[in-house]
Parts: sequence; structure tokens; C-alpha cells
Amino acid sequence: MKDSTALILIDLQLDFFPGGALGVSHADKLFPLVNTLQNYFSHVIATKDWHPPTHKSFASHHPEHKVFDVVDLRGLPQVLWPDHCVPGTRGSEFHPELKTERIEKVIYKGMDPEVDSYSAFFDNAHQRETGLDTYLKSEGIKTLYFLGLATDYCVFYSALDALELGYEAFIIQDACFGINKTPGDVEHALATMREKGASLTDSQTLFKTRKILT
Ligand code: VGL
Ligand code: ZN
Repeated sequence: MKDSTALILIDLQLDFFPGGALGVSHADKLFPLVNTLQNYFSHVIATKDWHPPTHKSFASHHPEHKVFDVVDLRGLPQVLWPDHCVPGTRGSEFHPELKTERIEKVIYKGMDPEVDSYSAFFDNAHQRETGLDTYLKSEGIKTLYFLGLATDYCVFYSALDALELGYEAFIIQDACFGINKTPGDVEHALATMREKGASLTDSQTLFKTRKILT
């Protein structure tokens, strides 16, 4: 029997691992932990950052700027990133060590070249839904455990939207790594998620308190 809790794997794609276009330090420590954690959840859902090569979040389309500069994109502040997660490239694929058999749904985000999409639920303009909320509701899922990349961007905005939508949200702290564009960004993201009502937990606590399913 499936319960009302889901594990949400955020952007475990090669470009976000060391050696990738937007490699997050230490992210390779996620394996095999992420695979073990999947065994404790009846629902496992993954997101994929999925940008056309023309995506305006890419610094390559702003010749007068460099990576990590912030520009205005249709009225929203936009951090400029290296080209990443373009469908058809190796960097857009899941990390080869990720066990994918139990992933029941993949949510794609960031396809509109004019607006970025950090959250697993909405684009950054909060105009378009990704389909995650609809899917979770159709499955009766009410509690979400987040892990993945990056703590200070996609995990952060996904958790905040989850809370706003009325889900209970847990962050598996040792299974998230952040970009820390500015030192302290990750700590600030964790503190803000907590203030807004998310619970910070870790994998050891989960192993002790949840039942293993497989
Ligand atoms: C992400 C920056 C740009 C993330 C995605 O997955 O956190 N960060 N695109
Ligand atoms: Zn992206």
C-alpha cells in the first residue's frame, strides 16, 4: 500500500555534479545515500531541469555579462548560469549511479526560454504549473521529503512552494548540497525554509524512524 508521503529528488542530473556544467561541490557524496533513501518511501518522484539551448538564464546569451551576474529578465532578477541541462546532452541525464526503477513520475521544468524555473511546482514568475501539484493531489500525497540539488535554489524554492500549497515539507539536510554563490547562501536557505515551516531532518533519523519497504 502506498502512503501519503513522497520523496522528491531534485535535479539529480550530471550537469549539477562535480565535472558538470554547473557542478555543485560535494554532490557526488549523494551516492549511494539517495538510492538507500528511496527504499524508505512508497512514492518517489524526480524533477529534471530541462532548458532549450536558447534559455535566457544562460550567460552565453548575455555577451556583456558573465556567469553569476544578475540581470533583469522580464521584470525578474535572473542569475546567469553556464549552459546546463539541455535535452539531448549528457549533462541533462540523471547521474548514472541514480537508481531510477522506483521513480514513478518525472517533472520537467525550465522549458520556457524567457523564464527560469527553480521550483518543482511553478516557474519563477509563478505563472505556469509544472504538473507536480496536480500529480501529488491525484495520488493523495500530503507530506514531502526533499533531497538533491541545489539547496539554495531548486530545493529552496520547491520547499517554499510546497509549504504555500499546504504540504508538510521535510528537508533531508545531508542529502542536499548547495551552490553558495555567496558564502552563507545555503545556511540562509535552510534557516528560511525552517522559518516558513519546513522541518530539517537527516538520513540517519529517517533510517531510524521510517520503515524500509524494499
Ligand atoms: C538550479 C540553477 C539553475 C538548481 C537549476 O537545480 O538548483 N540552479 N538551474
Ligand atoms: Zn537551470
